[in-house]
Amino acid sequence: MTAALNRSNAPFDALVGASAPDRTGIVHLGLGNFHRAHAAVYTAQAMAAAGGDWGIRGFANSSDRVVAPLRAQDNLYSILQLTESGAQAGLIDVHRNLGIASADPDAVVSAIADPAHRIVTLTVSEAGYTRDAVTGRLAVDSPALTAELKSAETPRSTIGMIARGLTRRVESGEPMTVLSCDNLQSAGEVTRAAVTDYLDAAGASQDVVDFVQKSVSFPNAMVDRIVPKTTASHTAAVAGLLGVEDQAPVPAEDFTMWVLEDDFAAGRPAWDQAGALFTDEVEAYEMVKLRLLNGSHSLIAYLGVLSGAATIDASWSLDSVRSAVLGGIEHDYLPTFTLPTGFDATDYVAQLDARWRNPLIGHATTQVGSDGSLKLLQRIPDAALFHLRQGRMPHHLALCTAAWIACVAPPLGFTPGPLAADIRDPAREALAEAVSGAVTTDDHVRRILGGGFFPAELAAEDSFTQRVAELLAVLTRDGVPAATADAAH
Ligand code: CS2
Repeated sequence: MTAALNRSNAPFDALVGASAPDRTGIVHLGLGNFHRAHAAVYTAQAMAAAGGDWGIRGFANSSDRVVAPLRAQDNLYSILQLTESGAQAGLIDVHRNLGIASADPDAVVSAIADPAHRIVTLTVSEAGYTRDAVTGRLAVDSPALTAELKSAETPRSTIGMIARGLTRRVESGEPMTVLSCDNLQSAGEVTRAAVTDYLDAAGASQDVVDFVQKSVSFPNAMVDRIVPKTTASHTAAVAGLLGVEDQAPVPAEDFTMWVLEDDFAAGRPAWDQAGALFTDEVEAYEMVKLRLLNGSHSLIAYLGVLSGAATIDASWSLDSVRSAVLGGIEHDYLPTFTLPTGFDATDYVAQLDARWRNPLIGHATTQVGSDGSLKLLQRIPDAALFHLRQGRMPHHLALCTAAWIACVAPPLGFTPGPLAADIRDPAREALAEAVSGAVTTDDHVRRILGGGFFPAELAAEDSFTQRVAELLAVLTRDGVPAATADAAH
């Protein structure tokens, strides 16, 4: 029997970077695999290079799936890097004093107010920003936020907890940085707007508004590493490599990239010495990532689910999927933005090919396909509008929208296959309600695109709605290869 990992038996010769001191300097919200394979690793390496009190006070959103094992393991866990030349395991030791936000929102608020903490990092996924799909601003009229804003209790939404924490921080006046590490275009600006909207709706005093405006920075950032869910085989692989039983290892690809604006109001770890790139061109990098990687990922996921492919590599190996994705990159995505200076798009796409092909990752198409009602907002409308306004049809963006609809809000009479049931989407019920009673495919799509699920500007583009409807009809009648062939024209 392999012994359960803890500080007394941990294989410190496999330590990645340095152990954190007990003093924490970062509060992190969203303690999932993504953060643990990304910012946590860069922080460990930055502390090895340049020291600093940058331990991470991490909070999971609501489950104890990560917090319970990490507490039992004295905050230690391993990263299992999966490459075609084999797997490697490394130990991470940067988290301290972990908690669960929904169980103790006061602890989150106090941690943000604590002047010892200088950065709040976020990986709360698109849902955590509680934005309105039509306007893109904070959804202050949504039932959850309305109730929270009226209540005397501590807020539980991510943006609410940050707003309350910063409000309390006015007492010390110590500056702070709020760093979004989620897949959002202009992530820093979006976060600043959401916090500002919240403070406004909560009737914050001018002191607080001024403090946030002058002393809190919200840098933009692009974050990239493919990190699937942990399975029993990952746990077994770590036991074989490190000789201890880790109940919460994080599997990850070897590729990793972090591009940030160097706008930190109260200092930062030496992430630059850990490989992160600091530049003023972050928004261009965000476009590269959100469109070429994430947008294509969604297409691979939905076409894969409709083809019975359970993983990204299985879907990517299908000729129809590959040609649709490469067509989408070339015609629908690349023309829509200016690449960062000196950036080699051909090389990037070749890297994407290798990353999506990696058979060891086992990234589920249903995982990437989940939360599409939120993710597609970052991946489709702006790029589609760029073309539509110039009189061109972005066929592959229409295909991606149609494939998502076929999976999560299928037209009457179409069953998208067994995998589709595993796609989680917070809008599933609302979508089903919206399309109930639709008689034609056109009507079906119109009720979704114009039904509050997409920005008004996209809904107003009738030709796009029609193209999505045509492709949905082909997908559901003739299947994926026929639809990808249709989109190619
Ligand atoms: C994926 C991303 O699930 C998804 O929507 O596209 O999680 C992707 O794996 C990461 O952004 C890679 O950095």
